[in-house]
Amino acid sequence: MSARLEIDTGMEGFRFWPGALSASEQAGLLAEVLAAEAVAPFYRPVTPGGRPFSVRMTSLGPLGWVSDRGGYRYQATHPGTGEAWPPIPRLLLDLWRDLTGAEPPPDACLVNLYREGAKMGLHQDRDEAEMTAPVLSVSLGDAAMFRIGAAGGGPTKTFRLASGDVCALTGPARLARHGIDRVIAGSSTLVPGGGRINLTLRRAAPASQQT
Ligand code: MD3
Ligand code: FE
Repeated sequence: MSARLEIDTGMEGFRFWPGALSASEQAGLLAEVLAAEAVAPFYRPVTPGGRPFSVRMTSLGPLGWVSDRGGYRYQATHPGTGEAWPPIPRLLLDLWRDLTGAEPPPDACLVNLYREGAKMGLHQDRDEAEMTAPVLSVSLGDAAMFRIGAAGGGPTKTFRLASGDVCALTGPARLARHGIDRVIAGSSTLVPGGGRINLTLRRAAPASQQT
């Protein structure tokens, strides 16, 4: 793994390592994600209210995040195929260990695909049983403008997330409001067909329930 220099975000619990993954690591990781697509195709979930997300999603690992008319939850199978999700790539498990040191290891990796025009509104991630566990995010492909603010509201800050950037959300930032305002189309040639892929590693099941 290439040098990983952490920058100061000025926000407690929001850790950021720009360019943490080398070009070859990014290409290798992308190849694994695209291979997994054969088993767990990207699909467009709908909100509990029935609105389709502009982001396409799939998951890797024992549990995957899904949203439908029934609500948000983690489940062991792809909602379209009924098959188990493919495994979390080794590189991501190593990255989680090296950067967060958190135990137990992640049991869920949500894969978000942003084609041109896709975005994600401000929200909080609160569907995980273990809210003390960090979330680790890896960006691939086109850069995006990421917005983050305190859980209780107030001002937000924006950060540009580019291919190979990694961030972690821990402690007070774990419940931060955050979203993707826009993807900068054409800023990377990594993803075939264009766009951005974000991988988020999480601990979804209780720590007592080892996977
Ligand atoms: C801040 N994904 O999947 S990753 C999501 O780029 C999500 O696809 C965005 O928000 C994306 O829920 C942002 C960075 C991120 C991930 C999890 C967080 C930021 C977070 C959890 C808490 C606070
Ligand atoms: Fe989120």
